[in-house]
Amino acid sequence: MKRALVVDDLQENTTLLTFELEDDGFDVQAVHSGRDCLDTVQTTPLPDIILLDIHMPGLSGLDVLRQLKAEPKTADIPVIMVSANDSDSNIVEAIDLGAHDFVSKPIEYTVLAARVRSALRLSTTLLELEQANLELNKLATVDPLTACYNRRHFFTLAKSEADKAKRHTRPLAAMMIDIDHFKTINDKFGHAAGDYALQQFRHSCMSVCRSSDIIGRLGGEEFALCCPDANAQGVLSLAERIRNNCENLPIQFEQHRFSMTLSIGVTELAHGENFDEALHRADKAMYNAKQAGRNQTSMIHAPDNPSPAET
Ligand code: GH3
Ligand code: MG
Ligand code: MG
Repeated sequence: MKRALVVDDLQENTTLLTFELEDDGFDVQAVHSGRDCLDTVQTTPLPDIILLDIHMPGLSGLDVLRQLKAEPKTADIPVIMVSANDSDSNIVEAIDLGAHDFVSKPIEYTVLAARVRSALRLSTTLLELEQANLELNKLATVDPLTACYNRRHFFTLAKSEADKAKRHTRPLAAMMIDIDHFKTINDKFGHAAGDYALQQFRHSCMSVCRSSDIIGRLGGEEFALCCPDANAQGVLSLAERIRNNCENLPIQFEQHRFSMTLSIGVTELAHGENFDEALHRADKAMYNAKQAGRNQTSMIHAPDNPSPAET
């Protein structure tokens, strides 16, 4: 049932409107001052529409409208202003402030009802549009299988983190992760088991990461991490936690039980370089880990940060 809030300082006006709106199936609440209107929207479930008298003692309808529109919680509730007459100069200001429409007194109820229907149609459409936008945004940025960021969005976020790190001279690290012999998992247990394993990998990886770490699926069974505020030592120990956690995670899919190992490459962002360049180095390090026998982490330090203890 749609909720309507009727605001008018004269009781006889709200009584009449309440009667008509209830007849049309609305759940109606009536208040008799601007202050009561603002209190009501804070303390009761939000109305779907507000009918707001312009001329009231104390807070006027325009004052109330201004406050409703300034508050994010109430800004989207459609408001129909009720004015003294058609030439009321406040109407223009009200529409400019964001009122959906107006009606003049004496109220012709059929006209008001049509305007209410139009306002509700518009707010339903706007809501649907907002949801569709959210959905579209998710589709454009998130990998549907694992819920990691997709390749494109991962690079967008990582680049922006790298810019921030440069501005504030903070460290930032890059990590490449590749699941070992993943093809064998598909071959032995089926593609669905492989899909499930990719999802489980993401959960196990997230469980040891910071909330500020950004994880992307670059393709297939290859993932990348951007770790703001992590130096070489920090990212190395994170990689080892990710690797151990994954190795010790039993994956149960239908009658199959198996686990996976990871080859990981890490590096830190060098002075003045782009994130892509750092990730490219992390990829080389990952390849070294594969060459050295898999199930291990390898690091290549940034060229401006050489360390005798390269692993
Ligand atoms: P290595 O240790 O050298 O990385 O061997 P690997 O088998 O992991 O690597 P390879 O590149 O030979 O095989 C990757 C496999 O990942 C092949 C491909 O079918 C599989 N794969 C890629 N994307 C998906 C997916 O979305 N779901 C499933 N189930 N498998 C996938
Ligand atoms: Mg009045
Ligand atoms: Mg692999």
